[in-house]
Order: sequence, then C-alpha cells, then structure tokens
Amino acid sequence: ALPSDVLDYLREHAEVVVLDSAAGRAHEGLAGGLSEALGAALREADGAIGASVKVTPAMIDGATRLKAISTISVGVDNFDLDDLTRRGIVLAHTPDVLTESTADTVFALVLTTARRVVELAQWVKAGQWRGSIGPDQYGVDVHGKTIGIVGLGCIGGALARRAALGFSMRVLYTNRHPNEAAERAYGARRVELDELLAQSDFVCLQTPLTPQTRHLIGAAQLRAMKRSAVLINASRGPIVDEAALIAALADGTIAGAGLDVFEREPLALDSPLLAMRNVVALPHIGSATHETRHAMARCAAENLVAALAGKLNRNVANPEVLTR
Ligand code: 8YV
Repeated sequence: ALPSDVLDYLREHAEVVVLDSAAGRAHEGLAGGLSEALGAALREADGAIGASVKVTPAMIDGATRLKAISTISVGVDNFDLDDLTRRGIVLAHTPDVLTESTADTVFALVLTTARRVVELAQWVKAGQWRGSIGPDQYGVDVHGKTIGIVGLGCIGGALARRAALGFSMRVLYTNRHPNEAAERAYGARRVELDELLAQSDFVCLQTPLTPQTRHLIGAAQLRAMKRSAVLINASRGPIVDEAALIAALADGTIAGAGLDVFEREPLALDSPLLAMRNVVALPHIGSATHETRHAMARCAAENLVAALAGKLNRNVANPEVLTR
C-alpha cells in the first residue's frame, strides 16, 4: 500500500497499475495468486515498485519492457541480482532512510530482552503483581556491557552510536572492511566472529542475507557465545539456523533472543519460539514507523522515476547495469 501522495507523484510520471496486494496475499500459496498476477503485470510494465514479494527469474521471463524494479526496502534478498543484471534491469532500493528507525528497533530488543520488559508487562496485565518482585524476576544491565555487531554498515553504525554514546557499552564488530569512522567515534574494535561471539553480552546481526551469510549463526556459533548472552536478529531470519537457535535457547546454551525476523514469516503458530519465556518475537517491524515507511515509499518512487529516465545514480543494488 503506497501512501496516496506517493501514488500521486508516480501518476504524474507514468500510467500506474496497482496490484491488489491484499487479494494477492489472500491467494498466496494457492495455484496462481500473487506471483501469477505480478508476473502478468510485469510483462506489461516499464517499471515496478513494491515490497515483501519474492521476484523470481521465472516471473520476469517475457517482461521485455521492464527496465527497473524499485523495492521499498534496503534488503534485496527477494531478487536474483545477477539475473536482473544479465537482463539489464536496474534494481533500486532504499538505504539510509530507514537506518535510524531500524537501529531503534534493534536497541529496543536489547533493552526488552535484558530487562524482561515484555514478559513482566504481560505479568502485570495478567493481574499477577501482588507484592514486590524477587530476584527470579530481575533482568541484567545493558549499560557497560559488550555489544557485538555482526556487520557494521549504516544500521550497525547507528546501533554502535546508541550503544557507545547512550549506554557506555564496549563495541566489537565484524565487517569485511574496517569501519574507521565507528572505531574513532565509538571505540568500536574489529575482531573475528569467534572472538565477538565469545566476548559479547549482546550479539546483534546486522548483515544482509547472501549465500555467504545464510546460516552464519548455527549450533557451533551459538555454543561459542556466553551462556549469559542474548542473540538479537533484526536483519534476515535465514542468517540464523532457527532449529539450532531453538535448541540453544531450550538447553541454556544462550540466555535469550530478541527476534524481529524468522526463517519463515509470518512465524508459524506452532513455533517453539512462541512458548519460550526468554524470547521476544516481533513481526518484522525494523523500519515500521509512519515516518520511515513514508520516507521509504517516497524514496522508492523517486528511484523508479529517475531510473526510467536513465538518471538514477544512487540507491542502485546492481550498479554494473548502469554502465550498459
Ligand atoms: C521492510 C526491510 O520490512 O528494508 C528492509 O530490508 O526488511 C524492511 O524495512 C520490508 O522490506 C517491507 O518494506
């Protein structure tokens, strides 16, 4: 659902066909459904804009007019980038505009897991608060602890700022390249993943989902964490081997998890995660504020219009295509 002013903006530049995403979702999983409707629409379109839909190469076979796809997300794991590049289709995305909101969500998960906010708030609402609480309901401190950030890009950097400047935390990180700005500003120290896992009280995954990061955190990595540590994932579910995580949470290998993303979304109603006291589960709300979702939609619409005019030179996930 694009905000009306963003739709108006697109209509100033193009004929716009809106797919009924609610109807599409209702039919998802059945024969046809959203992918078929989307595939048919793409075959007629010069450009496409949207979010949260897997776009397979088969869906764009025959989309001979299609020059640009603009996703309302920073993550581009719903697309086969190499395939789009081979076809000469620009894939635009929305970095930067969601950085701060997403870092807020990650930090919310740090605080809620450490201080047992959700669990204790539910306890109060359930009418259980009849005397003073005891040590079995205490949480652990966040300030002064060590945060390990796996992937120190924009969101990781915004998280490091919150942790170091707001909560006097020690910041460890892994990243393909050193992030010198974060090292200078927040005293962040780049380490190997093993060392980060062994030393961090909060391990926050801030890396994109790629073939290299799929199941980056499995049984061995969870065993390498402190028993008192918490895993926070607000990037992409498949970065964690969820079965291994469930086992590690159940047997006390780690103390808890704050999860905004899952291997399958929505999370299955029979997932053991739902019954775990030491798990805070959110419905993929990383960037979900009114302000940020509006900014993302606007950014994606501007990306699409610029791409179709041959003028997009930023926010492109496959920049190689621009040299064609
Ligand atoms: C959105 C996200 O939830 O930007 C991303 O990569 O995961 C989220 O901000 C999602 O893509 C829907 O717009």
